[in-house]
Amino acid sequence: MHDIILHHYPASPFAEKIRLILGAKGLAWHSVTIPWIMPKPDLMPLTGGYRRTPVLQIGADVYCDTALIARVLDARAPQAPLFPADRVAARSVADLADRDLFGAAVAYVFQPAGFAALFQGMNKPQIDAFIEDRKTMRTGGGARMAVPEATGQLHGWLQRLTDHLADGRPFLMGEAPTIADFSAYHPLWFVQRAPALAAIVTRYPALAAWFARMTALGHGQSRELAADEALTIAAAATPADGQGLAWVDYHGCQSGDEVEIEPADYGIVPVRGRLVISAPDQLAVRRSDPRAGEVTVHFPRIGYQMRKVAR
Ligand SMILES: N[C@@H](CCC(=O)N[C@@H](CS)C(=O)NCC(=O)O)C(=O)O
Repeated sequence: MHDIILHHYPASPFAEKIRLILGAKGLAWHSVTIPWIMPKPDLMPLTGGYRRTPVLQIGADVYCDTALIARVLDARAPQAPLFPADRVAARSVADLADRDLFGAAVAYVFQPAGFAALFQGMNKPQIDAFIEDRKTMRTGGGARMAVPEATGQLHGWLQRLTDHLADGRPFLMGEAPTIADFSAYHPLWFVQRAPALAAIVTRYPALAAWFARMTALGHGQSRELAADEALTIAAAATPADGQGLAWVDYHGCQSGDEVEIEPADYGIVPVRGRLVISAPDQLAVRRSDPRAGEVTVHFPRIGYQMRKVAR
């Protein structure tokens, strides 16, 4: 079985969601640090254009989006399930938190007190480059909400999450953390990194205690890996072909058809390749790169769009 390789950077909230899942499951993993803005020259050979953070690599298989990465890790280490059969709502709560709570948290941090923490140690050209990068990334997506809206929505979320814990349960869905906890955690983690803004969370004591319980799960055991080595590992491995997965078709596509897949919300960069997986909740293309070799790039179906490339 190939090792787990996470391509990420320390300040990424979605990466923190995955680091914490790795911790909760006690997994060992390799850490490849990627740039937090484009260009990402050692990541593109693996993803074929997908630029968001994090990305999971297992051999020559590349998994985009934490919604899918969480499922892959859960299949690999099924104990302490992220998606317990008797807590089916966890997944939908998680999707909502990843989108709406995260959106409110980021917009809330994008105010002077938050910028001070976010941009600590950076010079003006670096800050300008970051702002320009994120503007480009949002092209074609919705505008970021204003701080008053973000503040009100964040309070709304903090109250809702507190309501989950009202009966004294330690985690949002019960006695053990599920995907809902990890998706609700990372936006609050992002807010807490700005000390001047962190008080918004501590005003909800039950939630602050939950946050501390989540933080204690840690990040598992990680070892740094050079980006080049990750590419060498991909080139030496054989990618998955989706055997055993159901094939469902809504696009008039057959196995091997040339397609493009891209996020539907932001960071909308198409990844082109031959369709090898078209399962109910997962898509994947096979592509070839001079440095990474033959790789399969996987996406969740929800949140992504696909089109057939006319020949
Ligand atoms: N739906 C995606 C969202 C990922 C995302 O928005 N990641 C942020 C960092 S937390 C990002 O990609 N920022 C731009 C970048 O890293 O280049 C997921 O769940 O993985």
